[in-house]
Amino acid sequence: MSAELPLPRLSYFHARGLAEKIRLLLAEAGVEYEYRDLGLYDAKAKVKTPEFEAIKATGILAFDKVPLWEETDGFCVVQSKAVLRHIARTRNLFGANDREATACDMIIDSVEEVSARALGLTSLDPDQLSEQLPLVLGEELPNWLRMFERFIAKNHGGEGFFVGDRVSVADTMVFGMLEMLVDNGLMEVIESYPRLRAFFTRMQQRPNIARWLADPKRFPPVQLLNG
Ligand SMILES: N[C@@H](CCC(=O)N[C@@H](CS)C(=O)NCC(=O)O)C(=O)O
Repeated sequence: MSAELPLPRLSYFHARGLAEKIRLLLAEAGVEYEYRDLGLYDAKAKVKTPEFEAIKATGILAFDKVPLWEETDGFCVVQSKAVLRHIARTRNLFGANDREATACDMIIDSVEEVSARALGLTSLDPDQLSEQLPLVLGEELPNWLRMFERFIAKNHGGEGFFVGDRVSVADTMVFGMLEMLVDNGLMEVIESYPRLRAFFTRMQQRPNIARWLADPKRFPPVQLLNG
């Protein structure tokens, strides 16, 4: 445990990265928190940033990586998906019962799979990218979107949320994934999936989410296709 804090605190680098799905969830939950900015991340640098190295040196990061989430009583969580689940569970955004929580887990893990594939594109050189893009954009992405469309369609005809009768971490996760696609000029791909398209708009209009989307403190979107 670390010292007591006036507000919960999220620590991460100066980027959306692995923390953005947590920020979206915190926004929907209306949680007030402090953001500790650890500077610009360079994956290849030996010393990531002085701010990161300083936190790491305290031993507070169980696995020497961020994001780190600290509750006001000093309880610490690392591993972005554990942070997500902890926040969702403790702020009533993890479904109404165990089965809904499991459905949320299914969505969390699927969004992670798509995101890992998409983020993998950022480390490709231009030749590799032009080889991979037709496969990703022409086959893999439409296939994933078709399955997300099918998933939401099974819950009240796709007119509400991904899981159950109220908003959950499943919704903020899918919204974050769709937003990443839209930010990279791929709105056209989403247009083919009417329920996902409508879900995206509904989420954009939720007051707490809308406030976060317009917040000048937000970092710029990740550029997937610049390789
Ligand atoms: N599985 C972890 C991965 C965390 C991770 O790789 N964090 C990177 C920043 S995106 C980090 O802290 N890197 C510091 C280092 O490698 O020294 C999670 O989801 O939180």
